[in-house]
Amino acid sequence: MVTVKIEHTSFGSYEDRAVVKYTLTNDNGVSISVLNFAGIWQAYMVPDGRGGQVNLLLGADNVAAYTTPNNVPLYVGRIVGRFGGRIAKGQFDIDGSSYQIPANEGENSLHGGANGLSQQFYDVATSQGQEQLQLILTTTIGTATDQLPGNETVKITYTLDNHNGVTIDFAGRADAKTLFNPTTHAYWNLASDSSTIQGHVLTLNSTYHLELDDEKIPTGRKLLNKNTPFDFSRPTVLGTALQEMQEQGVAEGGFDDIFVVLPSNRLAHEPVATLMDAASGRKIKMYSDRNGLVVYTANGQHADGFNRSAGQWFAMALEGQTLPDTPHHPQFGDISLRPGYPQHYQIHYDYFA
Ligand code: FUC
Repeated sequence: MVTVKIEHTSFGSYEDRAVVKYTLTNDNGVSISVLNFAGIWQAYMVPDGRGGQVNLLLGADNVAAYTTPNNVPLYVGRIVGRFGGRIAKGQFDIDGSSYQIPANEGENSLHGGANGLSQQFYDVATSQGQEQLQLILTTTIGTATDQLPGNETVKITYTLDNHNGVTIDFAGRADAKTLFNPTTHAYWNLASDSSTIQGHVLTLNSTYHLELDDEKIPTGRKLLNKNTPFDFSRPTVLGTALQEMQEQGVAEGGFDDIFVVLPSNRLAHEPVATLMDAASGRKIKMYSDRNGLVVYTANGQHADGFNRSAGQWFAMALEGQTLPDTPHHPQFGDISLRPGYPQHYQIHYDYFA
């Protein structure tokens, strides 16, 4: 008998189009599931140590939970682009030309705008090798869709390997100068019960975080993490850091912050982040080849319909990306994509139990 390793099933419909869930299962019974809509990473299933399985991600079993208007602003599991984070006033320059894109959060543009990669359907191809399984999602997005300059072809490849690791590769190419700073908005909760992330232990390869203004736009200043709740240089219980944030009266009520991280050298085993659930010992090491990591602890949003009880801190996003708002802070990097110069980025997760 040939083992079926790549399956697809119906996952409801959105805007009259069929949503399909693709599931890759490796030789150890670990699986990942991804949707053709928004490239949503719906599940990362691992053995729970009691004969069952647990989803390490915030996920739902029907597309409706993701697309119900209340939940859309959480971007659960979605591919975010063409750019992640905020661009002040929707304004940017590339090589001396100025561009203006619509605002979708106050006066600023967030997460690729109102109709970015997180709102698109993707064509899906699969590939099955000896040691890895892949889902290849492609779409071409143009000005008519998201108001950004140029037509950009984006290829998102999810790979599950036989060591239970997952890689997301983001590749972009364009026919005009435009932007490319994609990420995944997967939310993690490694517990198998109804716990929040307060019992998770976080370590970051980070010395600084960015100072933000009231609209969460970087001011350009870097602040030292040391001696603040932002210090995750050693394994730190999130509940303790969150409590410190609350004691300091941080309006957000938790983390929605941008850490400057050392881009990973995977060969040298330098993850940007390590997340562990203290109760179960489940652990994720996250590698990213970019200099920014947004840590978002879902502070106060009530999102029903997912596999975790709705409420504050029910899961957390770790968004590997180039530091946001680079057009106004060239020292943060360059997220321009130019014709003839395709770009690609990777995020990799290793799982340990
Ligand atoms: C993060 C945050 C935003 C937003 C989103 C869901 O990227 O920076 O504030 O709420 O996630």
